Amino acid sequence: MILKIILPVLLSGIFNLAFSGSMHLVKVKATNKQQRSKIANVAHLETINSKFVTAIVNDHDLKVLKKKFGSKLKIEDSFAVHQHKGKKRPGGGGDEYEFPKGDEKFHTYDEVIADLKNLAEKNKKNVKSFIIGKSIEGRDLMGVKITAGGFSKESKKPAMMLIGTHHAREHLSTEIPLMLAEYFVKKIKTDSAFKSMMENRVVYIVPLLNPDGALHDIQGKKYKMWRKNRRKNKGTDRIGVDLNRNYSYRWGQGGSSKSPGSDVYMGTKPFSEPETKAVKKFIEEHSNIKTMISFHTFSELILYPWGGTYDPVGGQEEKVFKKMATTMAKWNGYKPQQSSDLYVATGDTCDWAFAEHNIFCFTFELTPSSMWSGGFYPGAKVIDSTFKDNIKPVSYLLKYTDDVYKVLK
Ligand code: 0X9
Ligand code: ZN
Repeated sequence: MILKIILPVLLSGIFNLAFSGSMHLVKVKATNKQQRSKIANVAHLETINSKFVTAIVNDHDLKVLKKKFGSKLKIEDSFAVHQHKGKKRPGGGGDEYEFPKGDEKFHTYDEVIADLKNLAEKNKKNVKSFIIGKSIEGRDLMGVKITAGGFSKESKKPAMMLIGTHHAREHLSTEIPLMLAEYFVKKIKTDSAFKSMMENRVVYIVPLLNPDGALHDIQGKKYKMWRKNRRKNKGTDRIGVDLNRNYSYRWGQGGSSKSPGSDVYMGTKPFSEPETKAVKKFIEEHSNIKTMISFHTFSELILYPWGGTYDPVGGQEEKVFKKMATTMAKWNGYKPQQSSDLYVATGDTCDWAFAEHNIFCFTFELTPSSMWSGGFYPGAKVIDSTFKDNIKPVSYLLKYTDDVYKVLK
């Protein structure tokens, strides 16, 4: 009942009402992680409690959910969503790609690129921009590297990598790494202790891994709840691959779908997508990367591997993950937990980074804590506070990037 009243208010204005498809808010009974994982094989879950999960699902995922969980499922509401069919040019594309009124503080793709270039241009000693590859629609996937004391010994300096926005609608996850880039550069110039630490560190920041999806999500200044990239899947008009199901470790072994129409579509093979392929290549070429954060929204969680199995990573590594996650969580107030405690999902960034490269990788699910406090669209008012909440956690990870096992001493 409460949902019925609150949701239309929460979501009105989010979607463009020119009808060409729908999103549905559903509630499915599930009392433990095993039951949740079964639902996560079909659709992406938004909120979770001990009795049920809620999900905002597309038409395709609703159909499958109904078939599998009919008696346990309740549709709370449905919303029309306009899908733009027009061909998109690489580049930000002018007025058409601006955030809805009130949310202009969020950065569009063009603004992200301009900020990164500007940061590098104005701080040549400490910052360089780089391109890890191109998106499926041909946009540059740009990042910045930040260090002190010059780049000649870059490959020998322990590095932390930050990646934002695997998922299109999670726009806050672009803002936070972008702001952190600016913060670290300023801190090198103003804090001598930080500067001397940064002489033996590099930070690689790619704030917007899924520019096509993010632009699609704001096209026409209306949010569309888009999650995936903009791959035109072969033999169907269903668009997109879930980039956080497309990494190779345990790919396709749970919590992802083989159906191109699903919001958790895994793709045709591991690293089928140029965006994930670009991350793979970059990390393979930078063996100095020891720690990593993949920023997502929402739920206020700090997640660590494994996400693809209920097994813990075990050994000293598990102790490090737990110690780091609980320490960071004290500062931002998020909940630290193993990824699969939420639900099993295979093919995510952190499982792959840890399994293949021994990188201590965390998934941060940023603000807000729930759908009822804004979900994917909490508004620009949360940008500054979320940034402040996360400075200490991320700085701590950076500090221990030279030897993560030090946190156990
Ligand atoms: O489902 C995801 O990809 C992440 N949540 S989100 O709402 N941002 O989509 C969580 C990934 C955590 N990893 C696993 N559970 N494997
Ligand atoms: Zn996400």
